[in-house]
Amino acid sequence: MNTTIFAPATLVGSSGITVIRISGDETFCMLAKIFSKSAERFEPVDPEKLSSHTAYHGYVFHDESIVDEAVVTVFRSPNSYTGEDVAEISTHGGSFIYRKISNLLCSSGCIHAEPGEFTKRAYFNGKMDLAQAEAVADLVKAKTDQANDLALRQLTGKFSGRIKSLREELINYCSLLELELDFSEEGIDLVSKEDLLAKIDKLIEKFKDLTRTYESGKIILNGVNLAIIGKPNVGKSSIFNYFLRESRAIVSEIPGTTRDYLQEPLIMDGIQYNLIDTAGIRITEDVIEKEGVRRSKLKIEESDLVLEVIDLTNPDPNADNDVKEVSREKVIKVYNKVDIAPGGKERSDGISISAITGVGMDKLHKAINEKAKFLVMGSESSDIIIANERHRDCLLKSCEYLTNARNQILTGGGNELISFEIRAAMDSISEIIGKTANVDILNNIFTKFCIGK
Ligand SMILES: Nc1nc2c(ncn2[C@@H]2O[C@H](COP(=O)(O)OP(=O)(O)OP(=O)(O)O)[C@@H](O)[C@H]2O)c(=O)[nH]1
Ligand SMILES: [Mg+2]
Repeated sequence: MNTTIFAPATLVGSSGITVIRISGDETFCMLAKIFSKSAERFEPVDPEKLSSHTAYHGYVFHDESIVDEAVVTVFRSPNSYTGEDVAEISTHGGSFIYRKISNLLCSSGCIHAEPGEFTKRAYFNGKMDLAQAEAVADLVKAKTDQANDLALRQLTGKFSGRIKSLREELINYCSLLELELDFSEEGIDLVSKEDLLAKIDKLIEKFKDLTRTYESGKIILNGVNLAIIGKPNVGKSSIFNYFLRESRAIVSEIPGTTRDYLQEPLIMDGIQYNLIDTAGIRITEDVIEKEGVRRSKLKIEESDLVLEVIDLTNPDPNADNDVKEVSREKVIKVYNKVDIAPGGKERSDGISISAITGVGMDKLHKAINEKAKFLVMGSESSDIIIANERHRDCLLKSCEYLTNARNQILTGGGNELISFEIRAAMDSISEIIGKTANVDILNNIFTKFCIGK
């Protein structure tokens, strides 16, 4: 934390500008070694005279020659993203300029930032709590309006606010229970156990309501896993390509063409999908194909929705066996090759399509969308949505401790035992906002960030 770090805040390459962000105690001294307002000769800026929230036009110098024209924006501690002194150097885009400035900064003692290090510093300097820091990463990777909204709600502290008020409620109960212990000899009752029981029950319900939003939240943030499955040669890869509007998967008339699954992102009607093409399921002695079939089955299990594809020209009567473990609401039955089916027969128990002519694809698209909307519906009834497994686990752990506290009350346990369980419940939800998070948890969170954030 004592070092001064830097990283590109924009993608380095052919672009309009590149922004290089520097943060740490030595930021403005480092800047003084390379930045001059004059183009005539290198006249270092005075670090003391740089005003916060001000942009300075000038030139980055290496020795006596100009590397690039630049604009430097200054943020003085604590009014910056990280809470430290921060400078953002905007140069022309291009990897050559970036490399030159990067070398200059390194030789003046600045070090490359780790992934997420700026946000980690912001967290340690109290600029945001841990749930807000996680929301920064979610916001960067959001691909739809819904995902963006969800991350923003968390970033602006709405979720943390709810957690903090639940935490305060628990602190309050502990304080009363512990205070009552001090007056135990006088026999003063500060907390009615009946009241406490009712309040704990209510809290458990609140926590459970929050955890119930996780399935929808996860899908909003990461996308609907939509697997295309079926016997070999039914047209799975053709459907995959149709949706992607490109020839991504190899298609051939030879059964067993797709060996390993393929996964591609797809956005339809504002919903994000992870579209998965799988190997045709059949009994085979081929070792590679066998592995492909095993992976297909795994993908079926992991999917939120499954397109069960059947060849309408030669429907396999046992096709349903491949999805018998999957709940029916998750499965859309698709009859493919309607264009060459004898008499072009449609089937009432599924959607008939042709991946070649596009017939029926609109209907399929609509059916997928309806099911996907249903999957994210859980989020509509709640203003707070959990999309993070860690948050859900902390809430579940907290529920367990509250249930223990409840049992203590019911079996006449002493105040110290009840309070112990409530404190443990409080610690668990405090972990969500980072009040009790350990180093491993923090490392795990911040290493998933991109460089420069
Ligand atoms: N006429 C017609 N042919 C189709 C249609 N869909 C796929 N095909 C043809 O069916 C053959 C198999 O298509 P694929 O998309 O490779 O089938 P797959 O299910 O991915 O096959 P595997 O990867 O081997 O499991 C190819 O020759 C396709 O051109 C369709 O709707 N109509
Ligand atoms: Mg295929």
